[in-house]
Amino acid sequence: MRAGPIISLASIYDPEKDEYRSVMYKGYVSELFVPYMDLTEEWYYRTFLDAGEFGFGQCAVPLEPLKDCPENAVFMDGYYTTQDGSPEKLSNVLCVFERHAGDIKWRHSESAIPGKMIVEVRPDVSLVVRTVSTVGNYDYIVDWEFKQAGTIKVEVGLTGLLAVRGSNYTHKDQIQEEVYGTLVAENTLGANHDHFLNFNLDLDIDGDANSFVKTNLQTRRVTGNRSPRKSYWTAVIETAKTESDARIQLNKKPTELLVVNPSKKTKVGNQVGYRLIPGSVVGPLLTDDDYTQIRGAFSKYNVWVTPYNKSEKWAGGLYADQSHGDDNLAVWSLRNRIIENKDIVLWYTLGFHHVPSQEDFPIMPTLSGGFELRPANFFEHNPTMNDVSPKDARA
Ligand SMILES: [Cu+2]
Repeated sequence: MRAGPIISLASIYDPEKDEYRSVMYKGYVSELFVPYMDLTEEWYYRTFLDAGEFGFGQCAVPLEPLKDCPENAVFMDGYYTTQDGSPEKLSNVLCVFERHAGDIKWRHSESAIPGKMIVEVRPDVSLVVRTVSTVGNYDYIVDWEFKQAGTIKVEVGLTGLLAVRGSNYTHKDQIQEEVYGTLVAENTLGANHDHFLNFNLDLDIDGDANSFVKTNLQTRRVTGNRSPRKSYWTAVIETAKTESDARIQLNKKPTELLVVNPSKKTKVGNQVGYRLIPGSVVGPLLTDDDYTQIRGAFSKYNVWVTPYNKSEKWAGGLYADQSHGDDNLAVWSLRNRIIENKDIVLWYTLGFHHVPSQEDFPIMPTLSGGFELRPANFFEHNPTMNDVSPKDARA
């Protein structure tokens, strides 16, 4: 009832090894923090933890065939445990479908061979698992998309109703005070706010003993007579030893982030891994001592890595309701435990700073963001090389 969909035991078939290889033991939305910035009496406390306080899974809604999901979708029921321990059924809250979006998986037109043009194209087909949770005014669409080349792509779409406050104002020019938002219609103020979604990603890259690696891209000046060039960049690899090495605010410096299995290597000697490709990167704007920020402290960093601990499931803490922020991801991480060559959990926070605009009213068109987990030296080569193209299949 708290997490909503949980993806378990995600693995990918390796055609070369003729076996399924593990990628993710478990992945789910661990918390959703939505602090509003309106300081008026009826609003200042609106700083919701939508998973811990409301139940992101409990708020899942039945999906509408042909509208929420395409015509080839298969619908599934969900079950959660109620407060007295009995199971509660939610009908048609999951849909699973193949996405033929018209995109290209890979292609090349080779024109370098005299008198010959070689063209190869493969269309992209993926498998999508979709849910929608309507938490109060907002509807959150969560897609887990599994691509043939091994990428797991997560996309979150925000739609539904803005939380609005009644007002005497009918025109922006009348406003002389701070109103903490945008006049989105006459007598209607849409408050500024954030959405921070934290994903708990227990990756098991080809086994459960993994390490977190930062590949820092650093500019180098060319010295001596090595090259006519003045500069270049190089990749400096750093393996995180403890939790403090893995608290990362993105967009500060160019870094590629990987989870690798240090005991598994490809034939040419690279550690097998998966790369986190961030999207919807936002950082905290509130001060560390604000009560709201203490409770939603996981939003301070985009990336955290912890050693697996069965009691550490929820970034906002086990008891989020009325919490004081003394048992959450930010507190656990202060123990600075060893994370190298261990069963580790990657926590990724994506988000949106939301200054409402008039188009968000009365119903907001979907705003999307997400991230990807992409194989990095996990396979010996492109794992989809031997796929048969639709043209060949017909022949
Ligand atoms: Cu919003």
